[in-house]
Amino acid sequence: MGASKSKSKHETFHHVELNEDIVKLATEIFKEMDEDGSDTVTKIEAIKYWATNYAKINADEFFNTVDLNNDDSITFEEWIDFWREVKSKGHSDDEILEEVSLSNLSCKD
Ligand SMILES: [Ca+2]
Repeated sequence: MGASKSKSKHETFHHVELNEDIVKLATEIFKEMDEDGSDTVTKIEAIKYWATNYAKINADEFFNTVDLNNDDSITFEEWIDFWREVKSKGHSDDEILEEVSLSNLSCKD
């Protein structure tokens, strides 16, 4: 310790408990994004999905936020960690769920 100069911005939020409805919904969204079922969402898959379903967000910027280790793919762990982080910033379960549901529903057509 001490020698490493590259201080990762990656912080884990495993201590944050997510409501099981959120986990369920986040899991569904992850599966939808993961088109080839590889258990990781590539940048191409993610941006394609978000550009279609989340018109309001900057897909590229959002991807970089969720891709904590910057390897151009999102694992389920990173995805869930992202939601934990959102919660740790003071959003309630209901707020998050509403946000995720709305985004999810808006693509059903
Ligand atoms: Ca990653």
